[in-house]
Amino acid sequence: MATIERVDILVTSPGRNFVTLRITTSDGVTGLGDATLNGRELAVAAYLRDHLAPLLAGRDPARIEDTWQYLYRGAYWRRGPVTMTAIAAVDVALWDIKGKVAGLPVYQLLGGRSRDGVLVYCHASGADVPALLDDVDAYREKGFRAIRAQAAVPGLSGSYGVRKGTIYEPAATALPDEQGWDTEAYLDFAPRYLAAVRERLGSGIHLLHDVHHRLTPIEAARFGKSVEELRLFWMEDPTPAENQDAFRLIRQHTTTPIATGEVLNSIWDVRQLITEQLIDYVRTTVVHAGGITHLRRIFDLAALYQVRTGSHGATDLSPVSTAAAVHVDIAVSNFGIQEHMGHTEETLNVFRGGPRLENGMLHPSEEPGLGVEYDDELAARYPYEPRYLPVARRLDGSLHDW
Ligand code: GCO
Ligand code: MG
Repeated sequence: MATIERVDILVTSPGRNFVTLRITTSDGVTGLGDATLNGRELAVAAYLRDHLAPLLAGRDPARIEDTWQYLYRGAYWRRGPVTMTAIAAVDVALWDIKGKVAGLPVYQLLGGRSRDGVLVYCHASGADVPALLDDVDAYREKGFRAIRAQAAVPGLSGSYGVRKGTIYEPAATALPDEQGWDTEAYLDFAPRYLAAVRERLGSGIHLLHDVHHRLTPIEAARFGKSVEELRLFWMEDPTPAENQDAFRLIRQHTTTPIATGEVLNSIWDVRQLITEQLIDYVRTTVVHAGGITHLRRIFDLAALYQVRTGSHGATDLSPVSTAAAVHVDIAVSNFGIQEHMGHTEETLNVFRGGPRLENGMLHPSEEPGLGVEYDDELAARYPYEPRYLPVARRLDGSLHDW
């Protein structure tokens, strides 16, 4: 029997910070897992290095489920983003190894293809409405079939989701950037620019929007109602999801579909949302919700309640996560859509391989395992840089949800 011989925790910053776990077996097979928790990266790196690496040495890499249970139950302290991201990294690395040992891409181990490709949505944004519409046109010309639209709310500093360079990167400063927030201004402006985008797009292209946890349930209900005729694919994170009950109120008022879950880490965090059919899309990910093993469990529960998948896929999820997500997405029956923000050239040179983008769809690599390689030498040229996500303050200076 092969055993886990070596565990490396790799921290690099090719354009942004990433933490990667690499497991090497006594047979010399390696597996990669993403362990990036944006703005709190080193906590997961320490958890892996100080607490999980010593437990993994000598274990059978083939026992993925058993290792998952060992690390989850063995922690005693349940759930939470740091623990679940660390467990996810181990889990994904072991799936990568299993695929390589079997000589099969990971999606084949998950039951094989349920579809030809993975529909993705891209991010269009603009400092004002004309700039947003130009961006929407550019993405449509690139072949995207689903587009998320975000515009800067007039008068506010630093609106969520508005890109400055080629890729939106909110964790851009060494200390949290302080941004402004005004609910009334947003509620007045967002439905108007979304209407302009829908008019530009016509039908046949999906339109999405991220509220980014900013509204109360009744405000979210009003927003959802006000955009119903625009036929959004979804409104994302209309209200913070810690309080699953809150979605009941939103649901009673609007038929605009709801997506949530990118900041949630376990099946328990989404159980009520799913079983009471309070959402339409669950956005939990392979990296922050316990790996392929646990995400599959969440998605299977969701399937029973006609909730579809819509995994988070921002730049802070490394190409290892993108690859793992696409292997899951292509296999599960209740796939909905996959977020695709892409990565910088610098990032893609460190993490080589992975899925292929064609006509608005991602296609998994046919290489055994996940199909991603990590370039140690290049990665070493990009040392970790402290980077924090912004915070949001209301007009009176008090803190709001960013
Ligand atoms: C999204 C997300 C991101 C997050 C980011 C935080 O829908 O893509 O909301 O933009 O803000 O991943 O690290
Ligand atoms: Mg989001």
